[in-house]
Amino acid sequence: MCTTCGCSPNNQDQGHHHHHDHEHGHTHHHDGKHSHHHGEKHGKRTTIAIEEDILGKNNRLAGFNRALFKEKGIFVLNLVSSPGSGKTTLLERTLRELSDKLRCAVIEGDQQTDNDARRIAATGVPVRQINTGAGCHLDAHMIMHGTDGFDMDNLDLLLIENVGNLVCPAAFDLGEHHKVAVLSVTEGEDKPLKYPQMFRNSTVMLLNKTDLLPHLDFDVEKCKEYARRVNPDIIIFELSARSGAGMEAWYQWLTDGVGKR
Ligand SMILES: Nc1nc2c(ncn2[C@@H]2O[C@H](COP(=O)(O)OP(=O)(O)OP(=O)(O)O)[C@@H](O)[C@H]2O)c(=O)[nH]1
Ligand SMILES: [Mg+2]
Repeated sequence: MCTTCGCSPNNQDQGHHHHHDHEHGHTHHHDGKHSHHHGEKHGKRTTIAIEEDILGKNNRLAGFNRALFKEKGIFVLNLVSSPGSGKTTLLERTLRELSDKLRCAVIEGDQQTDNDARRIAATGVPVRQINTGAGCHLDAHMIMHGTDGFDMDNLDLLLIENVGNLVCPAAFDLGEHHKVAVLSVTEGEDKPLKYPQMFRNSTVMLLNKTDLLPHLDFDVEKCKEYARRVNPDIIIFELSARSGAGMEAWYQWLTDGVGKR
């Protein structure tokens, strides 16, 4: 069970509905009809009250983070995706190619292990690993502490890799400037329609692993159309973190963002 947002795998195993219906990611309604962990008649109301409280507290702390990032002039991105879309691979290549021009730091979020932090450390960029344990996303409080060890006065770009999960991280503002959704072509072009909150709350979609397209029947144009259906303003870059194809446009967007801080 996710201790923060209350996701309970057991509930789902028992066939209970579990609707996430976020409006701009700030409310978090659950279908409480079969709510076991809140039990009684007023379970739904109790669940919503607790969630509003959690998100309210998170938004307050995200505000502190945002103010700090603004004061220090740091451009902050929150990379969100399902597990394995290539977030860490993208970061590794981006850091290898940009860290001589920009002063970067990374926060890595995973339930367990420091595998990703070790991969990032190998690029020479300062990195902090946060393990969320049972939690399925990073929250603003974790980021507040995650920045502790960095030299915030000498930083241009902070990249946050969220826990691999296409649902929960959409609801949690970390104080970042933008969420960047990574979608790999092996996941199917319908993901923006099935997980709309993630794509609605993201400024950019990185369509990754395009080197694999010749082996798949993934329809790139359809995927882009679906993403724009849920978020007409979404900026889309097609790229391959493996081959490096298409990375230049992403770097340009990143560098422009840093320039505007
Ligand atoms: N072919 C191909 N493979 C890729 C690409 N990017 C990442 N991969 C592979 O995809 C797998 C997952 O990549 P990661 O970078 O670990 O993905 P992640 O999103 O960080 O995964 P989690 O942190 O577990 O959510 C690895 O085997 C990568 O080598 C790409 O552009 N093309
Ligand atoms: Mg990773």
